[in-house]
Amino acid sequence: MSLMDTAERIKSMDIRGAGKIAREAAAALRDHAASLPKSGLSLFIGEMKKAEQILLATRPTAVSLPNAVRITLRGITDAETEEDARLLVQKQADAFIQASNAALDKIAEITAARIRDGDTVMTHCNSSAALAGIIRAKEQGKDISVFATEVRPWNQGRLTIKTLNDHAIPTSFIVDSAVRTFMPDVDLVIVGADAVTVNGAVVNKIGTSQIALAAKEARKNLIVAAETYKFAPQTMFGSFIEIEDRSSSEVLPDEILKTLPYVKVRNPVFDVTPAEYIDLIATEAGAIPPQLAYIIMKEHLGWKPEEI
Ligand code: RUB
Repeated sequence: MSLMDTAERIKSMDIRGAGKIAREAAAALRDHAASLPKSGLSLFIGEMKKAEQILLATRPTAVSLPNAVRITLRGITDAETEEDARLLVQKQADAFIQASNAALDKIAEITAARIRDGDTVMTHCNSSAALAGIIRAKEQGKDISVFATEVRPWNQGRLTIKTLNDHAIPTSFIVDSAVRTFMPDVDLVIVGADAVTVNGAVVNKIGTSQIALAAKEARKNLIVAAETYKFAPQTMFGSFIEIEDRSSSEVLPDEILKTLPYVKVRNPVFDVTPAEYIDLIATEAGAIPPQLAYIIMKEHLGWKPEEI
């Protein structure tokens, strides 16, 4: 698949979910580097920088995307030859993809440890990190069940219930607005993340913050399952995370909307859950309270200001 194909598939949400977007972006850069004709170091770097911009322009919220791109292209401007730069991109892309898959395994172990035999878990959207922990708990022989939300307007919940069903996990599928109704029946909420900010807030699929509110009211814990490359280093320097707004037609068909001149559709696809609603974040570096996000960014990831 060409870099343009991958970019288009990320934009149209054919490739979606922060982790998958990151791995596919790294693979696209690796394959793009391999496909470029030999033309000298500076032209190679120029082409890779263009590829970087094409990928970054696809979706604005999932920080996994710029982090994956930065990690994959780290140091290419210091390479001595075009061949060294090409090999570096390939090596770093493969290492990123491998580390990303290994991270999911560690996160699954930590998250599953928090799920007790007999628990009912609520999850939202379709997060591979959150699902990894739920599936691991089932594999450990725990008798668990799940409430999975529908996730308007894209219906990512249908992907989630398919996966849960494939693992024979008893699941109740509910509309997004039924979350508070069922919260008393839930023991634990587990969601993924598109971004974690320096103050420990979590950006995830729209509706996550309402679920967090209902969970807090009912005194149920909320765990976020997130690889450390979902932590947003730019927030250490004061930047905000841009919340993606998508087309009105995803919510209401254009032919209906055009008959309603006083109506406009708002379609932000992510929201922000503040740190005080989150019990812990399960990462491959261990379980951390959200308030320690800075430590992950500074000490574990070691981002330098000039890289961001
Ligand atoms: C997906 C979403 C997921 C996170 C984490 O949104 O909000 O919860 O990306 O997913 P969209 P994962 O469908 O708009 O991409 O744990 O798989 O990285």
